[in-house]
Amino acid sequence: MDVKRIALIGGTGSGKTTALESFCEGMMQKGKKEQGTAYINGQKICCWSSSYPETSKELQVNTDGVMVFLDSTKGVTEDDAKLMNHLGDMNIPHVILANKQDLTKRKLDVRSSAPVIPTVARNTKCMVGAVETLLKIISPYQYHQNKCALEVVTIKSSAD
Ligand SMILES: Nc1nc2c(ncn2[C@@H]2O[C@H](COP(=O)(O)OP(=O)(O)OP(=O)(O)O)[C@@H](O)[C@H]2O)c(=O)[nH]1
Ligand SMILES: [Mg+2]
Repeated sequence: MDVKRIALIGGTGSGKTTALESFCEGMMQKGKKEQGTAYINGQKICCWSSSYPETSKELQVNTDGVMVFLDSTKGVTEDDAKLMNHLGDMNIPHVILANKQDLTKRKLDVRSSAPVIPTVARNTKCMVGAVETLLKIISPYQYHQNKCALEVVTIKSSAD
Protein backbone atom coordinates (compact mmCIF):
# COMPACT_ATOMS: atom_id res chain seq x y z
CA MET A 1 0.00 0.00 0.00
CA ASP A 2 1.15 3.49 -0.81
CA VAL A 3 2.31 5.39 2.26
CA LYS A 4 3.03 9.09 2.20
CA ARG A 5 5.90 10.21 4.38
CA ILE A 6 5.36 13.52 6.09
CA ALA A 7 7.84 15.44 8.22
CA LEU A 8 6.73 17.88 10.92
CA ILE A 9 9.52 20.40 11.30
CA GLY A 10 9.76 23.47 13.48
CA GLY A 11 11.39 25.13 16.43
CA THR A 12 11.37 23.57 19.85
CA GLY A 13 8.00 24.03 21.56
CA SER A 14 6.17 24.92 18.34
CA GLY A 15 3.69 22.03 18.79
CA LYS A 16 4.94 19.09 16.69
CA THR A 17 4.54 16.41 19.37
CA THR A 18 1.14 17.75 20.44
CA ALA A 19 0.00 17.65 16.81
CA LEU A 20 1.28 14.11 16.23
CA GLU A 21 -0.54 12.94 19.34
CA SER A 22 -3.76 14.53 18.12
CA PHE A 23 -4.05 12.54 14.88
CA CYS A 24 -1.57 9.63 14.95
CA GLU A 25 -1.90 6.14 16.29
CA GLY A 26 1.02 3.81 16.97
CA MET A 27 3.32 6.58 18.13
CA MET A 28 6.92 5.56 18.66
CA GLN A 29 9.10 7.73 20.83
CA LYS A 30 12.86 7.64 21.17
CA GLY A 31 14.05 10.58 23.19
CA LYS A 32 12.98 13.66 21.28
CA LYS A 33 12.50 11.70 18.05
CA GLU A 34 9.04 10.42 17.43
CA GLN A 35 7.08 8.83 14.67
CA GLY A 36 3.45 7.92 14.13
CA THR A 37 1.05 6.59 11.53
CA ALA A 38 -2.46 7.67 10.57
CA TYR A 39 -5.12 7.22 7.90
CA ILE A 40 -6.35 10.50 6.50
CA ASN A 41 -9.07 10.40 3.87
CA GLY A 42 -8.15 6.80 2.96
CA GLN A 43 -4.43 7.59 2.66
CA LYS A 44 -1.93 5.95 4.99
CA ILE A 45 0.63 8.43 6.21
CA CYS A 46 3.78 8.03 8.25
CA CYS A 47 4.81 11.16 10.14
CA TRP A 48 7.81 12.09 12.17
CA SER A 49 8.93 15.23 13.92
CA SER A 50 12.19 17.04 13.84
CA SER A 51 13.46 20.21 15.54
CA TYR A 52 16.19 22.59 14.41
CA PRO A 53 19.01 22.30 13.75
CA GLU A 54 18.42 19.31 11.49
CA THR A 55 20.04 18.80 8.14
CA SER A 56 17.73 18.81 5.17
CA LYS A 57 19.57 15.91 3.50
CA GLU A 58 17.11 13.35 4.80
CA LEU A 59 14.23 15.42 3.50
CA GLN A 60 15.01 15.03 -0.15
CA VAL A 61 15.26 11.24 -0.13
CA ASN A 62 12.52 10.21 2.21
CA THR A 63 9.93 12.91 2.35
CA ASP A 64 6.77 13.37 0.32
CA GLY A 65 5.76 16.53 2.14
CA VAL A 66 6.54 18.80 5.06
CA MET A 67 4.44 20.57 7.67
CA VAL A 68 6.34 23.60 8.89
CA PHE A 69 5.39 24.45 12.47
CA LEU A 70 5.54 28.12 13.42
CA ASP A 71 4.89 29.19 17.00
CA SER A 72 2.56 32.16 16.46
CA THR A 73 3.39 33.55 19.90
CA LYS A 74 7.06 33.84 18.86
CA GLY A 75 6.80 34.86 15.22
CA VAL A 76 8.95 33.63 12.34
CA THR A 77 12.50 32.78 13.44
CA GLU A 78 15.59 32.78 11.26
CA ASP A 79 15.58 28.97 11.21
CA ASP A 80 11.90 28.96 10.13
CA ALA A 81 12.67 31.38 7.29
CA LYS A 82 15.67 29.29 6.18
CA LEU A 83 13.60 26.10 6.14
CA MET A 84 10.76 27.70 4.15
CA ASN A 85 13.24 29.08 1.60
CA HIS A 86 14.88 25.69 1.28
CA LEU A 87 11.56 23.88 0.75
CA GLY A 88 10.56 26.42 -1.87
CA ASP A 89 13.92 26.17 -3.67
CA MET A 90 13.84 22.36 -3.65
CA ASN A 91 10.18 22.23 -4.73
CA ILE A 92 9.29 20.03 -1.77
CA PRO A 93 5.51 20.09 -1.17
CA HIS A 94 4.75 21.84 2.10
CA VAL A 95 2.22 23.72 4.18
CA ILE A 96 2.97 26.27 6.86
CA LEU A 97 1.14 26.00 10.15
CA ALA A 98 0.68 29.17 12.15
CA ASN A 99 0.21 27.19 15.36
CA LYS A 100 -1.08 28.25 18.80
CA GLN A 101 -3.84 30.34 17.31
CA ASP A 102 -5.78 29.98 20.56
CA LEU A 103 -3.11 32.10 22.27
CA THR A 104 -2.69 34.93 19.80
CA LYS A 105 -4.25 36.31 16.65
CA ARG A 106 -0.93 37.84 15.63
CA LYS A 107 -0.43 37.78 11.86
CA LEU A 108 2.88 36.20 10.95
CA ASP A 109 5.22 37.67 8.39
CA VAL A 110 5.57 34.61 6.16
CA ARG A 111 7.36 35.07 2.86
CA SER A 112 6.31 31.96 1.02
CA SER A 113 3.82 31.00 -1.65
CA ALA A 114 2.82 27.87 0.32
CA PRO A 115 -0.55 27.87 2.13
CA VAL A 116 -0.44 29.27 5.66
CA ILE A 117 -2.93 27.44 7.89
CA PRO A 118 -3.92 28.72 11.34
CA THR A 119 -3.90 25.77 13.76
CA VAL A 120 -4.30 24.62 17.34
CA ALA A 121 -2.16 21.48 17.63
CA ARG A 122 -4.35 19.50 19.99
CA ASN A 123 -7.44 20.07 17.82
CA THR A 124 -7.66 16.86 15.78
CA LYS A 125 -10.08 18.24 13.20
CA CYS A 126 -7.84 21.21 12.58
CA MET A 127 -4.74 19.04 12.18
CA VAL A 128 -6.46 16.55 9.87
CA GLY A 129 -7.56 19.50 7.72
CA ALA A 130 -3.94 20.68 7.50
CA VAL A 131 -2.73 17.19 6.51
CA GLU A 132 -5.45 17.01 3.84
CA THR A 133 -4.29 20.31 2.38
CA LEU A 134 -0.76 18.89 2.18
CA LEU A 135 -1.96 15.62 0.61
CA LYS A 136 -3.79 17.63 -2.07
CA ILE A 137 -0.54 19.47 -2.84
CA ILE A 138 1.50 16.23 -2.94
CA SER A 139 -0.90 14.60 -5.41
CA PRO A 140 -4.26 16.19 -6.28
CA TYR A 141 -5.16 13.20 -8.46
CA GLN A 142 -4.44 10.61 -5.77
CA TYR A 143 -6.26 12.68 -3.17
CA HIS A 144 -9.33 12.71 -5.41
CA GLN A 145 -9.05 8.95 -6.14
CA ASN A 146 -8.83 8.13 -2.42
CA LYS A 147 -11.85 10.27 -1.67
CA CYS A 148 -13.88 8.57 -4.45
CA ALA A 149 -12.84 5.11 -3.17
CA LEU A 150 -13.95 6.07 0.34
CA GLU A 151 -17.32 7.26 -0.96
CA VAL A 152 -17.89 3.90 -2.68
CA VAL A 153 -17.14 2.07 0.58
CA THR A 154 -19.48 4.37 2.50
CA ILE A 155 -22.32 3.97 0.00
CA LYS A 156 -21.86 0.17 -0.01
CA SER A 157 -21.86 -0.10 3.76
CA SER A 158 -24.92 2.16 4.11
CA ALA A 159 -26.75 -0.07 1.60
CA ASP A 160 -26.04 -3.20 3.72
N1 LIG B 1 -2.24 26.75 23.69
C1 LIG B 1 -1.58 25.94 22.88
N2 LIG B 1 -0.53 25.26 23.34
C2 LIG B 1 0.13 24.47 22.46
C3 LIG B 1 -0.26 24.33 21.10
N3 LIG B 1 0.60 23.49 20.51
C4 LIG B 1 1.46 23.09 21.46
N4 LIG B 1 1.18 23.69 22.64
C5 LIG B 1 1.91 23.54 23.91
O1 LIG B 1 3.25 23.97 23.71
C6 LIG B 1 4.16 23.15 24.43
C7 LIG B 1 5.18 22.53 23.49
O2 LIG B 1 4.51 21.68 22.57
P1 LIG B 1 5.20 20.39 21.93
O3 LIG B 1 4.16 19.72 21.12
O4 LIG B 1 5.87 19.60 22.98
O5 LIG B 1 6.29 21.09 21.02
P2 LIG B 1 7.40 20.39 20.09
O6 LIG B 1 7.38 21.14 18.80
O7 LIG B 1 7.17 18.94 20.04
O8 LIG B 1 8.74 20.75 20.86
P3 LIG B 1 10.16 19.95 20.83
O9 LIG B 1 9.89 18.48 20.96
O10 LIG B 1 10.90 20.51 22.00
O11 LIG B 1 10.84 20.31 19.55
C8 LIG B 1 3.29 22.11 25.17
O12 LIG B 1 3.06 22.57 26.48
C9 LIG B 1 1.99 22.10 24.38
O13 LIG B 1 0.89 21.75 25.16
C10 LIG B 1 -1.38 25.09 20.64
O14 LIG B 1 -1.79 25.06 19.48
N5 LIG B 1 -1.99 25.88 21.56
MG1 LIG C 1 8.39 17.30 20.53
